Amino acid sequence: MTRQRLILATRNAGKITELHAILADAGLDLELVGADAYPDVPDVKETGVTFAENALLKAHALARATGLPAVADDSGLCVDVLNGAPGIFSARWAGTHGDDKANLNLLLAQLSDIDDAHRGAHFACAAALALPDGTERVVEGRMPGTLRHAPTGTNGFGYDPILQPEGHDVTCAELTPAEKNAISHRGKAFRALVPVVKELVG
Ligand code: ITT
Repeated sequence: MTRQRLILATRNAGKITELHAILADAGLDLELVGADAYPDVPDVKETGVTFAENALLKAHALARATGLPAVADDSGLCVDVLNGAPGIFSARWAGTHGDDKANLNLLLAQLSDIDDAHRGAHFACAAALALPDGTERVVEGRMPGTLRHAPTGTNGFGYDPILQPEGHDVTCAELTPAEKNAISHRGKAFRALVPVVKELVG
């Protein structure tokens, strides 16, 4: 019997690796496929103003275009002293979508005068499931921490080298993928989505 396909609506390789691990750990007997398997499906414009809205936009677009159930996440870094920015603009904070290094360096420069007592931040993630018939669900997860003054570590992606998760003395980029998934915003959101996927997809 062929396994039910579930599309992961992302082209971010770092995320695909994380999502595969999280969903496989949950024991889902599904074939997980990245959006790259469907190159003709155009990227959706992230016009939402919340993580949940953008995650749903991405999941619906792929589910509609492929006729298959699709999951998507939208995520970002929310900095207390910046009133939650970069937030939904995290991937393009320095101007170019996905330029992780420029984004991180701009943020560090903006916070250069802010001392440790005021460097609180959290990663946030909304994870959405959409079915071709329009059924939708969305759940959220967070990872609180503080921002370092300089990057440390080489694992992960994005702002990982500067976010030190609460209760840890290393950055996310110094955690192994399994250690990060266990406490991460994306790990929490996707683990919360697993029972929903089991119920609606199988
Ligand atoms: P897709 O839309 O294709 O999924 P993307 O990179 O554009 O990929 P988002 O719109 O969700 O993804 O933007 C998330 C950005 O937030 C990402 O580029 C990073 O800069 C940051 N980010 C999110 N989760 C992160 C994590 O676990 N570690 C480090 N940075 C993260």
